[in-house]
Amino acid sequence: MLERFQFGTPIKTGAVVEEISISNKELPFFEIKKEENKIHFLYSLGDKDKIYGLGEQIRGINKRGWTYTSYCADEGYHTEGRHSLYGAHNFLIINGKDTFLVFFDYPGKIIFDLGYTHANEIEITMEYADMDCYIITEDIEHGKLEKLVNDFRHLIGRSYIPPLWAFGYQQSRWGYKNEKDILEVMQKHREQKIPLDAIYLDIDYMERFKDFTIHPERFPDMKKLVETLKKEHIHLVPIIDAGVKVEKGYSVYEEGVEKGYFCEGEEGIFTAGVWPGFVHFTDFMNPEASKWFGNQYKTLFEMGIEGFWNDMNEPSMFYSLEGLKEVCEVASQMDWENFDLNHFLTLQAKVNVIANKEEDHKHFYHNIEGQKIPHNKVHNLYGYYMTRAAKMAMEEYDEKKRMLLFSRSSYIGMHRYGGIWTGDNKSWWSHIKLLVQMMPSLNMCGFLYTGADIAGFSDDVTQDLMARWMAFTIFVPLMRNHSEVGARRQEVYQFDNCKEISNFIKFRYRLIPFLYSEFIKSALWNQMYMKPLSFSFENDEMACSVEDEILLGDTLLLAPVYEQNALGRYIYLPEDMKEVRLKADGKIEQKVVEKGHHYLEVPEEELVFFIRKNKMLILGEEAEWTDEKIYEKLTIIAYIEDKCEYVLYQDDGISTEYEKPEHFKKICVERNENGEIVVTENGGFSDIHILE
Ligand code: MIG
Repeated sequence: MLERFQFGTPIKTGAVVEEISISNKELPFFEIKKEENKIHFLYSLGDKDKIYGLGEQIRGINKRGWTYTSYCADEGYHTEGRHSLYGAHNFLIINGKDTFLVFFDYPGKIIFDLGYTHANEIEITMEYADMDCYIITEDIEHGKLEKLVNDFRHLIGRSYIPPLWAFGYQQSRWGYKNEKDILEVMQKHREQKIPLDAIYLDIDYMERFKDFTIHPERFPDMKKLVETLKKEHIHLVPIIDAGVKVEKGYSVYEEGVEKGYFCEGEEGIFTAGVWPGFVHFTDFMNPEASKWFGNQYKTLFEMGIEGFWNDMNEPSMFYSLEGLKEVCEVASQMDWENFDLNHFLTLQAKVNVIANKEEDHKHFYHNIEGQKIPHNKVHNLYGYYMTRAAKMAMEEYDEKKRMLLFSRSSYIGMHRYGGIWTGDNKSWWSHIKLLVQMMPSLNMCGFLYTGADIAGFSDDVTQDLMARWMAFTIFVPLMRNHSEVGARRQEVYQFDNCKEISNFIKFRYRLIPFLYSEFIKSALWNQMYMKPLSFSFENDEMACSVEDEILLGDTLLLAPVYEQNALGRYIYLPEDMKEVRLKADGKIEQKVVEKGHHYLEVPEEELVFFIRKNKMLILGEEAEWTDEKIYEKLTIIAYIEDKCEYVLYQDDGISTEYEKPEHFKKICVERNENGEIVVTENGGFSDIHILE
């Protein structure tokens, strides 16, 4: 059952797509406490209750025991002690004494104290009592968790589907500064036969960091560069930042000012500092301004560009003009004659807190249907609306063609318009595990096209870490290697173990028919691409507490190695499964492993994963880019007791008619009376083989 409860006068966010009538019953499960403007929702937990949800957040899959803040933040340290990251995904699934899903459609700051202050209490606090709250419950015995997600996803609408090429391997780095750098990345990959589908442009392609401009010396002919890359089947994907540079004569700035499209501050247009220096922020809450910003992307579409990543859209700011003035004021009043440590510390403290200051958010405004709303009340919508603006422009430009789009900041609802990447992680072992734990939570709220910066954005990666990152992320939809200027170069060809890592990437391409099918079906049928073991093995207490293994659809179990110097890892299998091992020489070994606890040896150059009973994995052919060739010959690896079937999804990878029946190709495999495994239905693929 799905019910909607309303408090106060909520701001329309566009998170949900179904219009549900407002219930006049009392909100179930929670006790409500109001004080001044604030509202608190209290819930008492059973001892063993688990809590899922919150999408992009730190810590485990079970979120119990910590306090989390929904307030989109440019947070470069994704460590256990933090409270927020770049997105705000305000939903929880409580599983235990009661089992239900709750979604707070509220774009301001929320604090989720999930059994932190008091072990058995949830307290959710909002600063203003204006919101829609949705509660979903299920009247079924088994599969409750999956059904809750399914109903929730139905409510919030179908997830964004990128083109097929976006499932290829992608190379990025903040530091590629000119055409030569880009061409070198292309050549090195092609020469060394490391598959590649995209190269990214970070902020250095712009002229003085001005959105929608191109640096004339560094990239003298962008259109030609795009074409050159396309001939090699590589897509160029530029970054767009949220802030528009303040600069006389820069048309986007001039026009935005003239038309009143930027957010107002207390006196005049609000000014902050980001990469370009002083910037203004487009008021995406104003539909006209939003459309206008979206239209700017066309400059780049016309150069043949078909993908973008939207950055700094929390929005992130290094300082506000007011904050900067204050610092200068304090500095100018320093008593230089008697300058001591206290003076220094005062100054330092001032400087340290001017970035992304919540106080600043209360002093700039959005125009919502003629009403002046302070930014802090709608903060969590900014990245969402920026990305929606871009997506609408893409559709207007060519409604029949899919483009690639993902954002750093997000809110539920944005999953319909684009994906997200998980921001500035580090070249740390712990961040592989963080990704494993974040993927299912993101999938629960519709963010399917997502992934982390492979091998870590900041800090220096080592070659063993590189290999382990790759071994997991070949299964992740957005598979992008990205790093920061100053960190060790981490293109695959920089490492002594290039061949071994390339083997993983090559295997990724063989996995694409399966991964793409899993992805599209998850999007169309509102399912999770990756899910916790507890969602499928709800009665297995052990499985329900495993947080470093995950399921890919109903077919695979993944158990990545995420520890330095490990020869392998401990695993728990909730049922008998087939272990599949890709050896360094390309051979694939298979064996059945019994349900239970095991130590799994995984040498650094090998890849190991599991297939569930009566399930099959379909592999395509190796390719250097997402070429049709992948589908020419299919190989089935199956764990068959009696029989199984799989629906392989195949389309042209670019058009938007997802639901044509001919895209869904049924493949059936059976064990015949002689004990041999045979294909009984081939989905129209004549070259299809079973690997035993
Ligand atoms: O303040 O554009 O998360 O991926 O490389 C840093 C430079 C701004 C943050 C993004 C990162 C990107 C970087 N950006």
